[in-house]
Amino acid sequence: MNRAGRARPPGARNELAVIVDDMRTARQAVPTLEPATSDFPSETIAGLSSSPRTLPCKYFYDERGAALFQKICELPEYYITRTETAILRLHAHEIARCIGARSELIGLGTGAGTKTRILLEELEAPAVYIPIDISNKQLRKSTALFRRLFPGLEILPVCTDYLEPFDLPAPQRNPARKVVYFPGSTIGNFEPDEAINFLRRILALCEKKGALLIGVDLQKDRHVLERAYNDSAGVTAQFNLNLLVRANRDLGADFDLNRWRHRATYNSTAGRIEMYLISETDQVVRIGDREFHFRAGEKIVTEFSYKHTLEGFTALARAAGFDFGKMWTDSKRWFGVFYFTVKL
Ligand code: AVI
Repeated sequence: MNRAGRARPPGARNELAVIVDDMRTARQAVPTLEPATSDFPSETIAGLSSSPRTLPCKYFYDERGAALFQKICELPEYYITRTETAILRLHAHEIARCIGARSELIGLGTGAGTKTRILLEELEAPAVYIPIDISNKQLRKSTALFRRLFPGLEILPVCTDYLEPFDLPAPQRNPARKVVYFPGSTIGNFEPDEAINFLRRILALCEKKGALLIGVDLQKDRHVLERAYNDSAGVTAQFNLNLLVRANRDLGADFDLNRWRHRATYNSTAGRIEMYLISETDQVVRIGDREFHFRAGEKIVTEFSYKHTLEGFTALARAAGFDFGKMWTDSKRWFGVFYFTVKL
């Protein structure tokens, strides 16, 4: 029996028990806190009217966008997912020791749960696991899997947009401390002041004695970064252009995909990858009764992905009310898994 109460490996269970279990879990509703209605139309019009022109990166993740992102995570050039997972595999035991026994683990945007699973396998008698995700489908799937893997563990999934305020469900057992787990370096997609505000909200969630475990992409050679965001198979390009596909479908826009190209460059002064869609020609795009004129070479900013330093990210977290505990990293220092505690 491992620490999180996993009785035996899934392969050891009888097939029928697994099927019955799956059917039972599939029927269990995942509470939905109604993610805020989409502002895609107004944010698109406002973004394309501003200077520089922008489209918000949160709209990448429709069904096709989420599938493309999954593919990005497996690309040879996109080191982020692989490196973070390897760090966790290597250090999960020590991380679990820092977190301690009987914790409430709150997972923000944990997706399929590959990294959370590594952590839960090492945690000592966790009181409850609360995965929070905007995708109901993803949440149901990962909850079914985790209920099978950790039958002794209370799991309380919450389907909501974690960028908006939400309440946590009450567990049956009182935890010793609340620990928010925010993997994937998604914090890099926030502007630094937004990151501080978001970390303040996390601080309020985990209360006194709480802690934060967060994956953060670190600054490195620009060639490594630019390769990761301009992959040779063109998956990131499809992911970026999918914003235009979505605008055509959901807003009736008439973006001609053959007249736009993807580009990502590293801005070393700001410490961020900047992703653009660049107009190949002079052109007019219509959305409803609005017309947008683009010159050849004109850019739409679609995403910033900040790369931090140990000191820089610690300063951000400190400004939000956290004390630095530890950072685990890989041999090239490309990625950091940071552990912070709430300042007393
Ligand atoms: C989700 N986020 C951490 C990714 C990143 O690396 O900033 C999104 C992404 N954009 C292009 N490739 C991946």
